[in-house]
Amino acid sequence: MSSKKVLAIVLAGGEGKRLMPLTLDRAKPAVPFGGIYRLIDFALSNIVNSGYLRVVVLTQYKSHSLDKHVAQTWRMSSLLGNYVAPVPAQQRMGKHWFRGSADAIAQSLNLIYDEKPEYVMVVGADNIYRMDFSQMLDAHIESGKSCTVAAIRQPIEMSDQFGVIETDPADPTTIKAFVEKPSETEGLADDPGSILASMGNYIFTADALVEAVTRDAQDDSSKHDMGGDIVPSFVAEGDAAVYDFIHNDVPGSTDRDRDYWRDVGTLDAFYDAHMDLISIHPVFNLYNHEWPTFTGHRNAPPAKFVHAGPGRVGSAVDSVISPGVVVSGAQVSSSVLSPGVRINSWSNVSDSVLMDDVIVGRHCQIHRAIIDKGVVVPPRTQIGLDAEKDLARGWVVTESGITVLGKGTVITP
Ligand code: ADQ
Repeated sequence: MSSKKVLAIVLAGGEGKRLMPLTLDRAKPAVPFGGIYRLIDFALSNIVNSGYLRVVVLTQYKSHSLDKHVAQTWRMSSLLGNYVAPVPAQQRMGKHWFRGSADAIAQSLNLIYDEKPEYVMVVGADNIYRMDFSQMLDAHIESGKSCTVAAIRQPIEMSDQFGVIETDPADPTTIKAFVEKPSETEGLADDPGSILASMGNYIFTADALVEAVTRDAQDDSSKHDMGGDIVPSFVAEGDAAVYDFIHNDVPGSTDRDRDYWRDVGTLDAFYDAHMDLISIHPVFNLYNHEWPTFTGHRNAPPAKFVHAGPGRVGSAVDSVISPGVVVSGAQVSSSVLSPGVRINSWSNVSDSVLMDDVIVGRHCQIHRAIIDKGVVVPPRTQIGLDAEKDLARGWVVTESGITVLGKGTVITP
């Protein structure tokens, strides 16, 4: 399949309210992840590794750092007509922001008219996974349907976070019903503890998508949402197929991470996905060179571990450490450190995620915490050891007890 026949649209306008305070001043797809990446790098890497090089990224809320990242990191040679282009809300259909993800596409139809693709791939920007979209496109074409939804099994308790798919037992690739984030639902016949969840990735035959979003734009009762409105409209016509992610086989995957997919929409899920990176046999392997995850690299020196004097061995174990990190006479374990992090003597950082340029002074204890870019932790500070105290200092503590410090947090010694 020629990649010229495919336009990929990445939906990157989500506000990410449940990731606050990490989304205080940036769009959710721009949230740093895994030391050196931003969330959107995973979706874009999948698209590009699949061979699709005409990509638009629809942005909206607080899009500055996202636009900058996409423009700088993902710029492609225009010689072959390839591009990854950030497109802000254009207000072509009235002076309003995107009302929902389907409205974002409706307002950007000019991109489809200009490109004239045969197929449009619509991909969410906030999930961590590897996927070969060309295999999904093959399945889409084979199904003969106008819309194909990628799906994965998830625990039934999470059904209120996903579009839930019901297939026809007589024709298991056809979607019989699709309900967006139901509060109650039934489990699968062969696995009552699970549901078949939409991954928020769709392939449409281009003409059918144009028609559906144009019709939806005129419907005042619609919420203009891809999962809530557009997919159900294809399902109602019997014109939607499911693509089970279990069939997707990405080069270089291991048995352990072949079907890895995480929605990192909440702080706890975001934290857990980081912990998935650091074990000896990680459930998500960043070191798959056959399907690389691309990102922009800042020019930082190598990481350094310093023995700063008696009893002050600088070390890190079971951790992901980025360039530019200096661990001096301090202990780091089970943590992910972004570029430029500095940890000073007699401090201990465990089970934590520290973003770019966080400075940890001497004699600090940091446990089960997420600390956003540039926060300076003064000497003798304790974070994540006592939830009550952390809350009293105005920090966020998640349901599972992770303490989160947003960008710009000032800690008084
Ligand atoms: P959610 O992720 O909750 O569910 P949504 O908030 O619409 O749905 O986000 C989907 C994608 O669209 C994200 O990448 C987001 O950044 C982007 N987006 C949201 N609003 C946008 C807007 N106005 N303009 C541009 N982009 C926007 C979706 C599906 C579910 C599915 C889950 C899987 O609706 O059916 O199960 O994804 O994670």
